[in-house]
Amino acid sequence: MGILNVTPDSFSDGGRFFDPADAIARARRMAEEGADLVDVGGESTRPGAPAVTADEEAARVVPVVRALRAALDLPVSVDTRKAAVAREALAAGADVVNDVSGLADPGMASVVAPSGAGLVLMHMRGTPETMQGLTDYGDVVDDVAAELAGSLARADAAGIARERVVLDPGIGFAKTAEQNLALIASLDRIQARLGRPLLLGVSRKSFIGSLLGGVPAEARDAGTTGACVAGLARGARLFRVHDVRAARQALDVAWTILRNPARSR
Ligand code: HH2
Repeated sequence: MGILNVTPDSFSDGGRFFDPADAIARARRMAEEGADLVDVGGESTRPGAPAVTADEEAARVVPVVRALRAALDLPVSVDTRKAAVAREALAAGADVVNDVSGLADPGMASVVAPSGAGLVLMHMRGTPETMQGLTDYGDVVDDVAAELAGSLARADAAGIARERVVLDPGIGFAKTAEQNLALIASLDRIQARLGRPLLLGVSRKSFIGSLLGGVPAEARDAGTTGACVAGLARGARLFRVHDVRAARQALDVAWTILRNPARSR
């Protein structure tokens, strides 16, 4: 899943793909580099990011979703927490709703249900403005799995078939650096408990910077690739990244090795 942020303020690429023509060129490049899906987001969710109105967010993402569906043969997901934005993006041709709030908006499930679209349910607590004060967990892996089960139950109640749903532990959302590492290391436990494919979004996040002695966001792609490969080995099957070429190559090689039949002998 290649990241296409059409925001002025995303933490690593804000402002770069604000113009729809630039966004299409970027998506085309990600497709050539091996992306299977492009994720369009119009609201930064970095810690402390200010909220954006639904009208403003829709004005950013809807023209890009429409243009992408017309220009490219690649599924498009829309990264939004708002039912109103999801509704417009689905009407413009989005194939997947990537909801980083795990259906916190009470109107979201009933927008997604009749559309037939896929749904990513990510774990977070609070809002981007408040989440980093909400990192008290008993066992972070058990608690995240239990809270994701709550999102899954909301999807079930709205009639969204399980086959349409992918789950995501929400790396960096209401988590400390240590909790992020524990979650990536324990994805297999979450997968075993909830039985749906897992998406992992680690790209350029600050825990990677911390592990590498404070490198800035634009110097975290190799660390990102390492975290993706570790996540693959622990059961993640979808990866949301900025540097598609590096992730695709590393994951294809790692997958081939991890599935080598000689291991079972
Ligand atoms: N992370 C971000 C945004 N959306 N969606 C899913 N499913 N999983 C994630 O981990 C995830 C996500 C944050 O990263 P980014 O888009 O690079 O930055 P910003 O929120 O500043 O736009």
